[in-house]
Amino acid sequence: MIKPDGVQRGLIGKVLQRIEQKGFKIVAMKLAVMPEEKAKAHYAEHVGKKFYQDLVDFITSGPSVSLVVEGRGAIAAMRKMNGATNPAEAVPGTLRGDFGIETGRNVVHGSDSPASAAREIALHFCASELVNFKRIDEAWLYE
Ligand code: DAT
Ligand code: MG
Repeated sequence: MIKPDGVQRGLIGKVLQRIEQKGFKIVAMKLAVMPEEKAKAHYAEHVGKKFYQDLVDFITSGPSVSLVVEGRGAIAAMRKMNGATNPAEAVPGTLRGDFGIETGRNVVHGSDSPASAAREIALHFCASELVNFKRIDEAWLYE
């Protein structure tokens, strides 16, 4: 997900470019202001933490872009491409390292496991919004 700060700062294209140039396939994409209930469900694992309400307020504060990214090793690779949660610790070359300064404005979100990816995809998309197609360069990306 490209969070509201990334959208407001004009970073949608830069994030999408990194995903595309890596070779991963964007199979669903949606720009919307996340409703409060969806935000609470999205961040359910953080209920009770001191930053939880700020997180919900931030993620609902403007449009965000939700994506489903497909490819071998995509979950772990996207987390690496996003970088450490705190942009101050994220290494240069990562999205957060290159484009962020503080934890509460860290530009992007990435699912952290197959289970959370499945849960988050079901939360933000219906099955018919996921597109099944082949990238023409797949033979040059996979051995
Ligand atoms: P990540 O987004 O890297 O998966 P997370 O799941 O631990 O990190 O936290 C979700 C988001 O909550 C994170 O992107 C920014 C915010 N957050 C995490 N820890 C925080 C903290 N200590 N103070 C403020 N915001 C925090
Ligand atoms: Mg997380």
